[in-house]
Amino acid sequence: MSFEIWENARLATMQEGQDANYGLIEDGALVVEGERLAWVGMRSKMPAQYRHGAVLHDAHHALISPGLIDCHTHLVYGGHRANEFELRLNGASYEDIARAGGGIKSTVQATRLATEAQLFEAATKRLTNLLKEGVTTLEVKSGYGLSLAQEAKCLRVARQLAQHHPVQIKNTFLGAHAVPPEFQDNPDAYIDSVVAMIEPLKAEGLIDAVDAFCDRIGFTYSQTEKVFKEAQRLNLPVKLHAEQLTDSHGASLAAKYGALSCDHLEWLSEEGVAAMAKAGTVAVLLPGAFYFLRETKLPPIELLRQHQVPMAISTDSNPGSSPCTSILLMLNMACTFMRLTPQEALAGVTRIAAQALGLKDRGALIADQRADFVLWDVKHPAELAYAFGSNPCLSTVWGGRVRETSSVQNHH
Ligand code: DI6
Ligand code: FE
Repeated sequence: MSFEIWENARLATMQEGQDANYGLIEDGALVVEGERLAWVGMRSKMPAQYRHGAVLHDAHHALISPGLIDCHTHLVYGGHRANEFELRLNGASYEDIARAGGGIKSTVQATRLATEAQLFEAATKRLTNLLKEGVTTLEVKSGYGLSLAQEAKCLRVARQLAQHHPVQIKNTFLGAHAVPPEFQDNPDAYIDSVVAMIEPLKAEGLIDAVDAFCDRIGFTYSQTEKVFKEAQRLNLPVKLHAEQLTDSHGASLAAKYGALSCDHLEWLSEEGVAAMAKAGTVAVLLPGAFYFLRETKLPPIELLRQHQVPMAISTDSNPGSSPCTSILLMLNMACTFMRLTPQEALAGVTRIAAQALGLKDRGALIADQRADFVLWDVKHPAELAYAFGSNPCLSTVWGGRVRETSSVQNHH
């Protein structure tokens, strides 16, 4: 088999242990074989065998990073909530709106009324924005259907997105996102129905993990645990929307079930941090939601560092708390609002984001990993977090092949 060589580049490998300085390699080379990286290092050290008959790609001094990974999105939904944005600017709070039947519930109504084709089209526009910024893997959660048929519909749309676009998608079942109107007065009965949805959705090949929203406008600790128990029985990994609006001890609960990640975490306690550290659970920080809801309480970044809990960064792309499709903007906000270093932020959308999805074959430029990488028109990786509102992505290689810009076209 012949190799493809990418050279004349500076590499931000983000290799573990070496990423204090982004795992930088000056004048590096990447050797691609099929969908994988066969070799990564300084060009001068590349073994001669790879050159024989290889296809050469000149990166023209671009910076190359691993493909970006957006590990927490709610990309599939109907409608939008610009009206609620206006209400909030006229004095209502996110929680007031949710309690008055707006919020997640209004998106549930719009999503239920949408066809698969309509959801696909709307989600494609959002996905396209992510792809333009070098995203090669993402997670998509359900959670706006809230019945077996409607959740299945949304999860099928997520699978179709991956079939029709050059990207990989992990599907997460978030049936326990909100109580739908038909269960308004009986959240426990709704949780029983959520538990009953997991097995058939898994049997249809629609879910890779299970999530819940454990908070005062979501579900209680014990309701969440019922969902986790069923996921565990079916060998599905869990994750949790935890401590976003209150400390509901969700992080400790999730850690008890070996969660891949706990996400949001503004109200996370030190006890929760310690439990996550012990379980190897990733903290997913969502600066878009922090910003858009104008939160003032920051996740306990220093404690997470002290306990060596890995931190990922994601868009949380959703219509209510983070109508955002820019992973690069999240890099910037993770630094400005949450005081992550640009290096921590970049690890958070590459190697650590892969960990949050339970993926071991991507997230760093290392031999044997997937050949997913991005060429950037910058000299230094810190520029990716620094210059907000611009997109220096030159091109993206996904599974060893240059991603055609025609499949990442502009939509109007
Ligand atoms: N927390 C969030 O920030 C999103 N879901 C969740 O559990 C918001 C979802 C929405 O408002 O539509
Ligand atoms: Fe979310």
